[in-house]
Amino acid sequence: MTGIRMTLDELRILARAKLIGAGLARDHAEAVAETMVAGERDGCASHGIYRLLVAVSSLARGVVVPDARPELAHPARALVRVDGGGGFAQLAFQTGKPALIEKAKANGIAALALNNVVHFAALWPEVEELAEAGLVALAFTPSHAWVAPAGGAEPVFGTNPIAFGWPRPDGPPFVFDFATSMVARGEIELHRRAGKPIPDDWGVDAQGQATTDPAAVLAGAMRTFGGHKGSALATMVELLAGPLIGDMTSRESIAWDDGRGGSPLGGELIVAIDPAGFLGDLLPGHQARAETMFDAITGQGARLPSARRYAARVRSLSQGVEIAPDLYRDVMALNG
Ligand code: NDP
Ligand code: PYC
Repeated sequence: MTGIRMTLDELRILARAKLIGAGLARDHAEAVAETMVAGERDGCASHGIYRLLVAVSSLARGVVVPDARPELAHPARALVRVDGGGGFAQLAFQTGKPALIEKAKANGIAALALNNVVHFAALWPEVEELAEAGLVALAFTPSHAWVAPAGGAEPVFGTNPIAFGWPRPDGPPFVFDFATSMVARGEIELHRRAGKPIPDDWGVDAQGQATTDPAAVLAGAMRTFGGHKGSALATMVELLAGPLIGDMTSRESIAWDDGRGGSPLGGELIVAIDPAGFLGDLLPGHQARAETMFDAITGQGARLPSARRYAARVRSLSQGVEIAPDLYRDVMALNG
């Protein structure tokens, strides 16, 4: 079935209108819509325009403060903190970003803690923006306890993404961004919507049994990728972007949600490093040596993470995007 073709501007206007119609303040709606349009543009279905349904649902369930005013603070020379006041994370990030860039460039390294934010977005837009400003960037956020530790079947972790960006001299940055679960939960939700089975290693049902039924995994527990390795990385994300920055773990976030089914509330940690002010710059040629390594990857036919995204972006910028009919129908029905 062919989808509904839209330009990115049409999609942006639609997303903003639906968010504002759901009661979200205009500046939040603009920041939130931008990440959804970017996701759709780059072929990231689980964090594209599908997220309009998720964001509007979180607004309707009262888990997000629709007109929160992010508050910027400077706890130390190389630290920035933004208290998101219970609003969506996107505006909080945009509020802290200029100070993070300035402090990373002044000190060689800096960190931004977002606290008290509702998070449903992909992390790559953030590390990509920082890499485009010339910085190496890392980002981490917990979510809701949906993922079991390796060796167990009870959810403890969120889907806990890790994102990394590295600026490159002659093109877009090297970026990766993935959940520490086998896949993002959004991917399982999309399979459920489409009535498609999932691979049997993505999660277990409520009885701890492997299953290909997406609804059963959503009601049971997801698995970490890479067994004990993903489990340890998921733990690290909980610690770095939870207790270390005074914010919630995924278990605490889902307890706070209290069955309302909203997006996770908690923290995000973003670390930015200025290569020009860091140790690598003391040894000339760090950038050329990185490029040589990238060539060794692509030279044997392997692709870099984000290569697919950047190719999708080029296509979408000229041809627009195609929205699946059932998703378009559900989006149009929002605030109807
Ligand atoms: P994937 O498993 O699809 O992995 C995504 C990353 O791996 C991308 O950087 C992708 O690049 C790269 N990649 C995929 N295949 C290859 C390949 N063959 N060779 C090289 N690189 C490859 O994503 P996930 O399902 O784990 O996560 C999807 C999104 O969900 C992320 O953006 C994440 O931030 C988001 N998320 C957000 C959460 C939150 O709490 N806010 C929680 C969990 C996930 P490319 O894009 O070019 O394919
Ligand atoms: O897809 O796992 C996910 C997710 C959680 C929060 C935002 N996205």
